[in-house]
Amino acid sequence: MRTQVGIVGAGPAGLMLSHLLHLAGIDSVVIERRSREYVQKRVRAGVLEQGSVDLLVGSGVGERLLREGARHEGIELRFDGESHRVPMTELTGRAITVYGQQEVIKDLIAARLAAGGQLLFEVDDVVLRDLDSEEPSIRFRHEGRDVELHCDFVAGCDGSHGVSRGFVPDGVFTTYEREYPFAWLGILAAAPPAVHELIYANHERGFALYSLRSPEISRLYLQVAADTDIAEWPDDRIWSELRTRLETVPDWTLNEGPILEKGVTPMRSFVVEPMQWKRLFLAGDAVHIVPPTGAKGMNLALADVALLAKAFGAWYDGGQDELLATYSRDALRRVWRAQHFSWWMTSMLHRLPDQDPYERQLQRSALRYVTSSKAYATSLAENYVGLPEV
Ligand code: FAS
Ligand code: PHB
Repeated sequence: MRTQVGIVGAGPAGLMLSHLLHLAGIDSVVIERRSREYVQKRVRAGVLEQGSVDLLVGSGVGERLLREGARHEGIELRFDGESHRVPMTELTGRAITVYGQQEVIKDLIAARLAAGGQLLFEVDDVVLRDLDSEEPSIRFRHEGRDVELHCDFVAGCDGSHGVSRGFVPDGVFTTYEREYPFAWLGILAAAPPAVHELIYANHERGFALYSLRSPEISRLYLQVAADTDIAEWPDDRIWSELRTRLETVPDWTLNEGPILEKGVTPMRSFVVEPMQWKRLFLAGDAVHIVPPTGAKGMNLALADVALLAKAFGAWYDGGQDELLATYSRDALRRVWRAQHFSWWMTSMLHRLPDQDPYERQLQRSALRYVTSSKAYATSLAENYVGLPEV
């Protein structure tokens, strides 16, 4: 097989890259380890920055998003028995849209298949070869056959457990990492959300987040111990803890309902530099991970590939390789901004059982300041709704 750009991974990064390349008249093939059903069902992120919405709508895959997504103009911070709204749109002129990552995946897969795109699901034994030549290739097994896909470039969009990075020689990458001593227990519940906007709660027993997916479906999270076994959290224990941490203001209760899905997500910050080696270009979770407190993961993945697609377009258009040469530098500027913001939100909102009292006072001060100072609230808001091109 031959194509111009071989893409490993059919998550938001890989699928959006393939879609943008198609719009630029550039061929690609996406190979994915999981089945189409699996990737379309996988419940993950829920918040799209203004820039991500503009990218999806501007590239012709935003029609259902505009119809079914929920535009939000603020978030609430809840602590010490108080609740404070951060009026993000009033402060920045931009908004977020709540629309499940799996819906973005469905829209991108539908668009690629309608355009005759090549998406190969359930591939195995992916091996990247000759990345330091002008004819790199991807070998894999698909439907019982060994396949060799020859390409000009390989895009490693295979997420935090991907293989792409492993084909780069030792010594090329610098890795930055921070593990957090807690995780998030997330649920999807058939319960009408008791909120119009997201509530982030800092409670002495730990963080909680009230989000949503539709007028019928709620998405909620609890900070739990890093090594939590989901079996320790039967439904009634989850609801009881969510009530404790969220029902801290008068005349307000959350809505419970059947839990449709639950899981534990570890929390870590992770960056690999550079995001490119020879003819391999890396994007999304394959090269950076953020704790989901800032709702940046999926948005960063989309921002990476918007840059990368432009760079490939310039190369195929007239052989200009400046944008390919500066891709990593330019993408990392946004990555580190999102890393800092995600770490800042996580540090301000999560509690450790043995939290240092001085730390606790710092948190209180930050929460009070961000809910009373227009300047500080604007800083939170512009990072949350997404900075324009940095
Ligand atoms: P992805 O991980 O989405 O996609 C990579 C794809 O590559 C996957 O489909 C995988 O199957 C495939 N792949 C891996 N190895 C392969 C191989 N060897 N061959 C072929 N294919 C291979 N972000 C938020 O903003 N908010 C959240 O609430 C949130 N919750 C999350 C919960 C979980 C459990 C996880 C894991 C992540 C969560 N994230 C969240 C982050 C998430 O949304 C990512 O940022 C986003 O999926 C990144 O997109 P991609 O880079 O495309 O990686
Ligand atoms: C979600 O709705 O899944 C969500 C929202 C905000 C976050 C993380 C996850 O910070």
